[in-house]
Amino acid sequence: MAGRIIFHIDFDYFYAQCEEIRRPELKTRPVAVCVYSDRGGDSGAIATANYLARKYGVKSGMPIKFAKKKLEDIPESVFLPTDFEYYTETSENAMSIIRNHADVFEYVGRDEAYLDVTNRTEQDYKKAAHLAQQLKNSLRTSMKLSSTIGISSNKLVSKIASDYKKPDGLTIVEPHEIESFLDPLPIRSIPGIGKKSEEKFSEMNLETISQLRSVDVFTLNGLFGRKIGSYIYNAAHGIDEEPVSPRHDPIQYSRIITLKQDSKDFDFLAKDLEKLCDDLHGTIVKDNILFRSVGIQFIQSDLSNRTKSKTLRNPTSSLDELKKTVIQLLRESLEDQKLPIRRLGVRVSDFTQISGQVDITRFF
Ligand code: DGT
Ligand code: CA
Ligand code: CA
Repeated sequence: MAGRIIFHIDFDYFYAQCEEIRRPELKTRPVAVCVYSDRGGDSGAIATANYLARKYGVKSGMPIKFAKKKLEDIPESVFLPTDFEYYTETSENAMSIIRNHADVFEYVGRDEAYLDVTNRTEQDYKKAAHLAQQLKNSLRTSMKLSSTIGISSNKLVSKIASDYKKPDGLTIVEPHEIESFLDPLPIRSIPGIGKKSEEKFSEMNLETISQLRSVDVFTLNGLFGRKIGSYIYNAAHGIDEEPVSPRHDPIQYSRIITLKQDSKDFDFLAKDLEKLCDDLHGTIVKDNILFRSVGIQFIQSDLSNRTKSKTLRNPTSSLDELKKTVIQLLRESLEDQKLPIRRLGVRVSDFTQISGQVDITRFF
């Protein structure tokens, strides 16, 4: 596996940034996104906060009450409830841009992914830097989304690199720089090392990765067991052979949008549906799949959900057939549609892979 080039991309203060994207006036104010518990009032925790709020000490996981205390002298600060559907929609749109920049794309979560770009950069870090900048620009121009990318020859170091300078960061660690990059970092920056392990190391007077590297693998195995011990040993040396494995988010083959206004007008809805089909079809072609099932989804004005789907006679990848089926489903659904529709989605499923390396069944 010599000479790979891997990106790790992570969206900055993701939920809070999503809120800023739809309400740009929030950008100059501290914003905290809250998961309210069902006990009511201010019970619950902070999911994330923008960097302005972080300046005042607001952090993910902190009780909402604490965060309010930290911001009590800042009247313009904003506390918002989570809107996962909207964050997922934003994530989906961003991921479909990101996928187009990768040889192999691995979805990790709503706000992060790995990209193997070895082939398209011809193992050249200059080209990789250029590609990463292009990707960041493209997310910014088309979605106003800011992100941070780490680049190196493996997933582990790229992940650490993407955490190194944020927001809006780009950190490149070439193979000969790996050890010197890791040296001064706290042991805690190794993914998977939490407070507990950190304390263990602290008791042994080990604080930095460079100090950790002086510990031999037998000692680590003794402390953590063989599996974790050797992971930590390799991590301290910046070694990681894990391939970027093609993994897509389960909702990859669907698209959903919020309509400009609630509606149950056929022409209005059909126009948006066709656009969704065009967009979705791009992914279908790129991933070389055939689908046999087509569905549409309405989120109605009261936020309730309605879906309708159809199984085709034969697997297909045809855009015409996708559109024809979707329009037919729309027509049928509108016949007894009572509530106006607020959000509109398209989904294909029941896949066959035409050819290629990827086993589609793994994604689901
Ligand atoms: P950053 O540091 O600029 O990447 O900021 P985030 O907010 O993107 O942080 P990250 O990447 O660790 O997490 C991505 C999202 O996951 C974040 O926007 C909200 C959610 N999240 C993170 N930590 C917590 C937590 O402790 N509780 C809850 N409920 N959600 C969290
Ligand atoms: Ca993030
Ligand atoms: Ca993340």
